[in-house]
Amino acid sequence: MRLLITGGAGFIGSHFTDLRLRNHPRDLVVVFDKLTYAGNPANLAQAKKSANYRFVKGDICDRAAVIRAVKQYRIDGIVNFAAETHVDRSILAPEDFAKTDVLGTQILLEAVRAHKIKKFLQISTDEVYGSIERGTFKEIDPLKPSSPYSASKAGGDLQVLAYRHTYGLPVLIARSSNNFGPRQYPEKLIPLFATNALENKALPLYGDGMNTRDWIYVADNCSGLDAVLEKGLLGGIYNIGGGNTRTNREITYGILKILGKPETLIKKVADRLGHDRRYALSTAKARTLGWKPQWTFAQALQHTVEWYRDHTAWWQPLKSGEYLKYYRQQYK
Ligand code: NAD
Ligand code: TDX
Repeated sequence: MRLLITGGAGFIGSHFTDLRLRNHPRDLVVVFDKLTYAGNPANLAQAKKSANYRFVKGDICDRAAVIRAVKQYRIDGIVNFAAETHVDRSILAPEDFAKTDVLGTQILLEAVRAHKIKKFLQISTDEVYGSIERGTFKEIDPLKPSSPYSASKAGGDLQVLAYRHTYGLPVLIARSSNNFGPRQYPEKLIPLFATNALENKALPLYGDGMNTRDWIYVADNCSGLDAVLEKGLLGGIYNIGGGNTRTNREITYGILKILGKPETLIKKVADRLGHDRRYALSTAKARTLGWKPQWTFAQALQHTVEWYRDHTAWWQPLKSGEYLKYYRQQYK
């Protein structure tokens, strides 16, 4: 495939780029990324070593730039990771979320339509289903998003499904649960708490700390996404989850234990507005593609926290400047 990976300079997109270059050595991989605060060229250091890798700085909302890249590299597959992704930012400033996550997706679908692209994989999230007290969500469950972020991601999914229904486009949707691993921007729970603990700063735990997420190690998510791209039935939706439901308190204590830091660093703060209580996915459908997660949660958390301990040069610059402005607004 001659693949365009949008949002490939971010956390998951950069791991997926590495996986594709490693496992599909004859393919061309073009990363197309706006390089927002979350996009980081350092995430593509490994990819840059490959002769089959190209980078284009561009915005998925810029129709002409998308078409240019598609034509220049004779793209025949697109995987769309590009999105505004942080729920707290969507609560403070929702507009960019609607633009990139809905309009940007629609612009990519127009490119698929106009240029006879053979496969389009939309990277979505378990958050589009909303919160679930018990049990797991299946792909046929209705969408009930509750934050401006998840509503925008649901809007993107609906565009994809409408383009399938109306124009018969060769689309796929993958809905992943909470990812963690190296190179995740240190505003998300695990990298924020690991890096704060390393700096002996407070860990701001929202509400009662009992909100639950289904955690998946990023390498397991990427192998699932690759299985969907290669073997998924066109028009299909696939949940990709780790099956590791943990409360935020459990995650917090786990990080402190790995780093040998005291529980006194935990600071209970006001709850996130509209905070979803629990996410959990059924992954039976994705497993029919021959995929299953390989990492245990304990191994993956240990590996991840140690990565942040050993890569201060990667995250320290990110926790200054624009980040501090956001952080002050968040906890003012
Ligand atoms: P991230 O915030 O680390 O990276 C997003 C990337 O998209 C950045 O490189 C950024 O520069 C780029 N980008 C943003 N707006 C763009 C635009 N208009 N045009 C081009 N590029 C743009 O995100 P992530 O955590 O790696 O998430 C990637 C995708 O996976 C997103 O679609 C997200 O909704 C989805 N997802 C993430 C998780 C998770 O736990 N992180 C879970 C499920 C689904
Ligand atoms: O400082 C914090 N304190 C805290 O208690 C932060 C940043 C988070 N939390 C809580 C909120 C959530 O219950 O931790 C949980 C996880 O929070 P995030 O890391 O912000 O993730 P979440 O809101 O669950 O969304 C993530 O998973 C699904 C990604 O950011 C999304 O992009 C993805 O779609």
